[in-house]
Amino acid sequence: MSYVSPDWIRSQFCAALSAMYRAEVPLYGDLVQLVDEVNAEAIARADGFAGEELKREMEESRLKVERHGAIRVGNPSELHTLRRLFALMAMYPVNYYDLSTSGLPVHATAFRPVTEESLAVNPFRVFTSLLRMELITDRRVREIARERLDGREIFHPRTLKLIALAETQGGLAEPDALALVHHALQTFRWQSDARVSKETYDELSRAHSLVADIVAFRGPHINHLTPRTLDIDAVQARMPEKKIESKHVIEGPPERQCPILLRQTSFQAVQEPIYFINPLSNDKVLGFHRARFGEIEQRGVALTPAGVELYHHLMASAERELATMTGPAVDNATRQRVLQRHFAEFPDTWESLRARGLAYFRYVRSSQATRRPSLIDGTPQPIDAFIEQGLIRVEPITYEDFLPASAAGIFHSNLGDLKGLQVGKVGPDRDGFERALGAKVVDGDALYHAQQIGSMTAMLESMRTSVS
Ligand code: OOG
Ligand code: NI
Repeated sequence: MSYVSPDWIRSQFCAALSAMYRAEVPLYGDLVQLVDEVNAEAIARADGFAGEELKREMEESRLKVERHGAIRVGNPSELHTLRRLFALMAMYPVNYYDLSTSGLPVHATAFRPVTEESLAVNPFRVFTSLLRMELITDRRVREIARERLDGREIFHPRTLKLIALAETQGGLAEPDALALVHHALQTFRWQSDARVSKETYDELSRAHSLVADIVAFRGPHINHLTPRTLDIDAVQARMPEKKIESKHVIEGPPERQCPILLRQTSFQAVQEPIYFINPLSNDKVLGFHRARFGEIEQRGVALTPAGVELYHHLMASAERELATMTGPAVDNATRQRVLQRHFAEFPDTWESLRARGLAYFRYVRSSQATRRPSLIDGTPQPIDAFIEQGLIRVEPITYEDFLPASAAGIFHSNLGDLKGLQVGKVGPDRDGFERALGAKVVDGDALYHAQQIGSMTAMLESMRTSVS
């Protein structure tokens, strides 16, 4: 019996999730339509090689697949099973994100493909947060949360059986893989029947709307999906035209010639009906909950530790200036202007980013290479000369991870007013997270570094064997 590839299962799962979410949150479909329009215009504007490349991606419809989604779970065992489930789709936990410093009682990772080949097939990732019970300061709320989450089962029995089967036999045949996608999807869907009474929900919400979102429901409904846009500023500007209420500001770095890291924005979570348990009778009590939204992202080059440090430094100085501005909340145009000014210090050509060791690149032998770097005392002659002569081509390596401060901005914009929020002792608990996960998180930086080194080695090797 032959097994289907984990990349194939991921693609099936991503497509099923996307169809389900469009049906559940119609406004998300409107956002996708706007993104498609803006992307088509950007492609029409792009000329030459870049335009052709984008057209090809569009035709292969890779441009159209969602880039990520997010869920929030309450129990360590839920995170543990998610790790096993996502592993069957070749999605592994990369990076540890501490959100407590932003007043959120959760920590997180992103399950994502880790190889270039796998990312090229389908880059879908799931940003997954776990509630940190110990950060809920209100004792009564903490007790309710514990008691409510205790024994919650978010997985269909068939999902659990199929995960175990895949682990013992080392893969899944197509019918089993499709059954897994079908049943796993149920964990991510919206279930409007709450597990608590209206009173309990209100109490949880008063402590923290994020706690209510995690504790009051039967499952960790997917709270957003995120397609890729080629022009995030245009989508942000045009959301109002389409009657989509946008997030106030775009998160991340400003627009640049050479995009870095990740820029994101979203629309405000929609209000959805939920039915609470009436403890005195069998009827249900109607209420409302806001959690689910649509997001867009635009990715740039992955930065080295030095590049990340410069990014944080410039971001912090821009934030300090923004914090001094009085009046109503700073609007997006002002924010982008201030960021642009501070980021003028961040080199903005591929060559300067490379030469200064701020970003990661893939080194590819160009077709014109008819000689190879000579060795002087055993070390290759500086690679720079070869790049200058066009014998080696360098391509930016895309950033595939998340930014904790941006993620916090996304959380906050969709959880309503969180002022006065109480979160206990802040600080990371990576060990606790990894214990729940049942594995270590992969270091994202190490992946980019290995990719860069690997490309260099392969390039030198190909020159060694074919040119003198
Ligand atoms: C996750 C927010 C983080 C992102 O794109 O940074 C995220 C959530 O709201 O659960 O998805
Ligand atoms: Ni997101």
